[in-house]
Amino acid sequence: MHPYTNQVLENLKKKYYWQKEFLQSVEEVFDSISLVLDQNPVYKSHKILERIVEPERIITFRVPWRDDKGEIQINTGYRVEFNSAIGPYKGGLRFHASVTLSVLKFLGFEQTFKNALTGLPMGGGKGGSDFNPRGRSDREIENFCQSFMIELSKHIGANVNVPAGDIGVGSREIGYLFGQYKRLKNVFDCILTGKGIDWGGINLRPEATGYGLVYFADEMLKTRGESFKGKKVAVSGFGNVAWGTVKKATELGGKVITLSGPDGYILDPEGISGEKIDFMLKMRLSGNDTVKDYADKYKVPYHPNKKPWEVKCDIALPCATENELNESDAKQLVENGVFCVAEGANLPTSLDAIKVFINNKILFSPGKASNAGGVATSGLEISQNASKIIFTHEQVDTMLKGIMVNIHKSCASVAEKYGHPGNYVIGANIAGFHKVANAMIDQGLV
Ligand code: NDP
Ligand code: 2IT
Repeated sequence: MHPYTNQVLENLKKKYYWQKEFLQSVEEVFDSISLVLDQNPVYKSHKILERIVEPERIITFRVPWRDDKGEIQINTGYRVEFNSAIGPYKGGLRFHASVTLSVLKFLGFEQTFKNALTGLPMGGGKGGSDFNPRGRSDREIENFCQSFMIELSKHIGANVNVPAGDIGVGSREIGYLFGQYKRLKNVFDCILTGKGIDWGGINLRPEATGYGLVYFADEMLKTRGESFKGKKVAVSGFGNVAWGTVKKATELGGKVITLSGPDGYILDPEGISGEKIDFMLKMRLSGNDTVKDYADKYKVPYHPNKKPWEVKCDIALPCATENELNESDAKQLVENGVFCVAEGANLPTSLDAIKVFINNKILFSPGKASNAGGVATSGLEISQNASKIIFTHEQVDTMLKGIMVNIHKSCASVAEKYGHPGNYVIGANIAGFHKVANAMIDQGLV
């Protein structure tokens, strides 16, 4: 590592020693950008690294709500406004028991560079709560969302801060949040993306992250004369991103053979296609945190407490959550002949595991590049709402594909320029960093 990145990272580790996930995401970016610091001394003289790792603002608040038994429950709500150098804060809301400030700072930091890569004018932000939606009734979810929005509404706005979904926040939650905002403020503004198709939402947003991931992976495969056709694909997770990924990978001729939950994974040797893909939506909405229902319904093997990375596959697409693929999983995948790994989730691959893939010349893409299709389509939703023109399904698909092809192109060309052809981690980090850092310098000491 460069002495400047080293010094900033060491100080950060001292200051925020308990923020494990956040420090991991900074280290991942700093590893790559060490390569550009000597040619650009202006970054050091402007103290860009010290500034870029510190969120512009963090809002935390109390979320009191009543459960179905009439009992009062209290959760913590957050919105991390990480960086507004290239546009209003943009990024999802996560409702999950594992949410901490460290997790949201890592997600906001990642989002800043991801959004820059899309080429759209969006800054980086993330938010959410340690509220656990599992096992909660529809009314409890509504109560929670309404209380959460009473405070969040003071901080968001169409040109200020525009949240969307993430783990535990899908179209139902966005509906309750949007309705409450409208009631509080009496405006119908684009203050959230991922809205319902009949009330300002954009075609294809539910599919966008997964479709974008597969479009990106397809571009990677093309660099080696390959495609999805006839390939065995291992997918993890069973939520929104996994669903879109399975749909598009299957459409392009791949055979998706796994899905997973926190409880284990299922192996479907025939491939997950047709009505089985629709069943994923039912499982996600059922509120259960298991994929066993799939195994029971389609009579396929269920492997409790195991991860899908032990199966033999050509392409692996982690779509569940952070650090779900570690060094030994990576070694096993490589041993089993995997040749492409593209991240659908945010930071699903540990730093050690990334090294295994890079050292073995596996095509590997970081989430900030390959899962950017979701937020890019959110950006298109903002444009759609501002222009009051509705984009068709085909128009959105064409724009999404164009954006993913462009991200791939810029990652590949930057990696090549800095002497690491084919290294998408270096390409994505440097391309995203340059854009944000240069915009910060243009805007003076803020
Ligand atoms: P969802 O809530 O729709 O799905 C996530 C699913 O993964 C949940 O069902 C969750 O179950 C399950 N899960 C949690 N931990 C594990 C685990 N260790 N192994 C397997 N499954 C697990 O969320 P999304 O699909 O929206 O998000 C998935 C990932 O993609 C996250 O990293 C998110 O940040 C990222 N992402 C999402 C985008 C979007 O537009 N939605 C855009 C870009 C990235 P449970 O809740 O029971 O833990
Ligand atoms: O991680 C992500 O990029 C998202 N959860 C989507 C964010 C958004 O604003 O659409």
